[in-house]
Amino acid sequence: MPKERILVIGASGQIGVELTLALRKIYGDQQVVASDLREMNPLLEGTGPYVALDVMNKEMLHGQIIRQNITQVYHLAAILSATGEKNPSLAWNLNMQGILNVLEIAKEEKLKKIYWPSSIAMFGPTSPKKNCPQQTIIEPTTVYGISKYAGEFWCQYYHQKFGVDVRSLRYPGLISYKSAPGGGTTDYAIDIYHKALQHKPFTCFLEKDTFLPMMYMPDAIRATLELMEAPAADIRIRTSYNIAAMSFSPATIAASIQKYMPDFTIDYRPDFRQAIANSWPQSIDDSCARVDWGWKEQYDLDMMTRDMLEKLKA
Ligand code: NAD
Ligand code: AKB
Repeated sequence: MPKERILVIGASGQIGVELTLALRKIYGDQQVVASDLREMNPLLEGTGPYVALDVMNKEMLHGQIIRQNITQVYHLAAILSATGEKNPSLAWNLNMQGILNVLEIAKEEKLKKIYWPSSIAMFGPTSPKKNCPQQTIIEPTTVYGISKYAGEFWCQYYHQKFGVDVRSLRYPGLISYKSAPGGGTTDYAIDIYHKALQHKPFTCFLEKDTFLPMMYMPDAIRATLELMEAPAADIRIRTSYNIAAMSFSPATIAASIQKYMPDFTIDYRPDFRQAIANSWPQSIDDSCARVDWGWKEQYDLDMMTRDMLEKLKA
């Protein structure tokens, strides 16, 4: 079997670092080329090749894909929900042109597989709040959500029209300890652990009862790899799969931390991110992913809290 050569775009970001390291374990360090607009994340130093790359520059991207003999692309570069509302045109340009550049080159160069993440942010206030199904009313109200919704249909279009094997997951809010989050509405669920370990009170930018779908990063990385390893015939959804692990609010994550750190305290000062959170579902029905390619989460809230506190302390 010919060796895979994988390009990760946005490799210095919250997901990119962990996904690059996981892909290097599977395919070999030299076979996975990390790339980003910003400098290499220190956690990637010495672990494999890195190129500086702007996904908006199609010629540069195309040149790298040919020069590096790339067979698969994981395209992660995007502007997330909270940052997107501060600069809607920048978010729209990057989130749309980035995926279009990748899909067009995938078609031209007949790349084997493409991965591109969507988000639960593509749902809107008229989508069902609880157990939001795979197919339902979708009327997003953030520029980030609109860009994910449009991106999903571009992926399906390139698959149906040109046979591009592009696969996607609608990630919930992702919690991780290795690298900092990139400007989302769910970022509070990472900051809260840092504050707890610094023995400081935490002021949350969402109201105490704001439930959102969430997932621990090891589950998200495993979901991504399992989706990409699944036989093409099993991938029935070519927009993007709902996946879920847990749903919690600021009050319930605080209670989970208090089981291990009883002195931890939280108060609430909601800002513009409350309206974004209010527009999203509280929980997700991911039965299609479970049936089609066997998705199952491993971490619940308390397991994640224990692991986050242990790993951050270490
Ligand atoms: P992040 O902001 O941490 O990382 C994105 C990376 O892309 C950054 O390192 C940034 O420098 C890079 N980048 C920005 N513009 C670029 C450009 N023009 N060319 C090349 N690189 C560029 O984001 P993340 O949390 O790692 O998210 C990755 C993907 O997963 C995004 O598509 C995001 O929408 C999606 N997602 C993330 C979450 C989450 O909770 N983290 C949830 C749902 C979906
Ligand atoms: C965000 O909050 O913007 C992201 C996401 C759910 O897509 N974490």
